[in-house]
Parts: sequence; C-alpha cells; structure tokens
Amino acid sequence: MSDVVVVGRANAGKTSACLRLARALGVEDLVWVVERTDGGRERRRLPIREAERWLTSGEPHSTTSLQTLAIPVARGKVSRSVDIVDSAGLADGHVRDERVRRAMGQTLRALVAAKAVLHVVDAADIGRSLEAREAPFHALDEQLVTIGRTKAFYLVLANKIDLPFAERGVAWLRERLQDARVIATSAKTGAGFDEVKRYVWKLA
Ligand SMILES: Nc1nc2c(ncn2[C@@H]2O[C@H](COP(=O)(O)OP(=O)(O)OP(=O)(O)O)[C@@H](O)[C@H]2O)c(=O)[nH]1
Ligand SMILES: [Mg+2]
Repeated sequence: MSDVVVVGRANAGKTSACLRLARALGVEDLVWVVERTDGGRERRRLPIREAERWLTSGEPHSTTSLQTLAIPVARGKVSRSVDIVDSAGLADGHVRDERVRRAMGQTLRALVAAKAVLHVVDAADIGRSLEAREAPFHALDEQLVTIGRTKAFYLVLANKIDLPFAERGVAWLRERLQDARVIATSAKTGAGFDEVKRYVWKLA
C-alpha cells in the first residue's frame, strides 16, 4: 500500500481530480477516511456518482481535512490498494480563518511525509493570467514544484483544460517545468485520466 498525496492551490480541482482518478481505477463505492484537524478520524462511504456533489464546490477551501480514498487495485492474483490523499488547498499570504490555517498545516505535514505527490494546477487560470499579462505562477506553486521534485514520484496535473485559455496555460507549464511530468487533464470531462491512472496504478 502506498500513499499519493494530492496538493495544490485552493480550488484547483484536487477533490474533483481524486474522484476522477477513483472512477478511472474502477471504483463505484467510495470509502474514505477523514482525518480531522482535531485528531479525530471518521470513515465514510458513498456511491461515486454522488461524491462529486457532496465533496467539491466552487468556493475555495471547501476541503478542510485530509481525506484518504482507499482504492483497491487488482494486479494479477494479488489484490493491493493505493491510498489517494486529498488535501486542503493552500493559499498565499495570511489566511484569517483559523480552521483553514490548521487544515493548511495538515496539508504541509502530509506533503513533507509523502513519497508520491500529485500537484494539481488550474491551467485555465494560468492561461487567463497570461492573456491579462499578469504573473502566471505564484510563489506557492513555485515552492510546491521545488518540494515535488525531491519526491520519488511527482506528477503535475494541468487541470481544467475544458475551459478557455487553458491550452495556453498547459503550454506555459510544460515549458516552465521541463523535467517534470505534466499531464493535461479535465476533472470535469475526464480527459487525461487514463494516463494519470497508468502512473498511479504502478504505485499500488
Ligand atoms: N471546468 C472545470 N471545472 C473544474 C475542473 N476541476 C474542478 N472543477 C471545478 O472547480 C471547482 C473546485 O473544484 P474542487 O475539486 O472542489 O477543488 P479543490 O482543489 O478540491 O478545492 P479546495 O478543496 O477548496 O481547495 C468546482 O466547482 C469544480 O466543479 C475541471 O477540470 N474543469
Ligand atoms: Mg477539495
């Protein structure tokens, strides 16, 4: 069993990407363990079709705890599993809400301990910033890339490619992160997740 920690800025699509990945790996009933920041743990179960409605939202900081999805992976006769750890989104600067700050601390601890990291980036947001001649990448993502490169497994998901300007964002990311693996994805349409699945499958 190995852990893949999913990190990124708030609202990049981390939870949606976890659910897409679970679907691509054949999960129908989602079992997930929520590790609250007060140390409590809860185990929950939900059909994958309903999970998106309950777990994702357009508001940033909708995930406020580590949520581990245990995904069974059949490899020949041996049944293994891979744990996908969805984390609370990170943000630059001072965050007023203490609950969100605690959740961000929990994400950073998981990130430091992880051997395998999926970094979700909103490629449409980068494309829009480029169009507006604004800085496309912020210090936070730079730091995540630096940490990610130290890991045994590091994959960047250039997400939201179904949205306008995302193509430009993906091209910019590929140019900028030359030696990192960048996969263009849409957690909305499922594009790119067969490729993500092949990498994650190898980790089981
Ligand atoms: N168009 C489009 N929307 C997406 C995609 N991925 C996620 N979204 C939307 O973006 C919003 C944020 O998605 P989440 O999966 O909750 O993002 P998150 O990174 O987990 O957010 P936090 O937990 O708040 O940090 C939701 O409204 C999703 O429906 C995508 O590939 N394309
Ligand atoms: Mg989330």
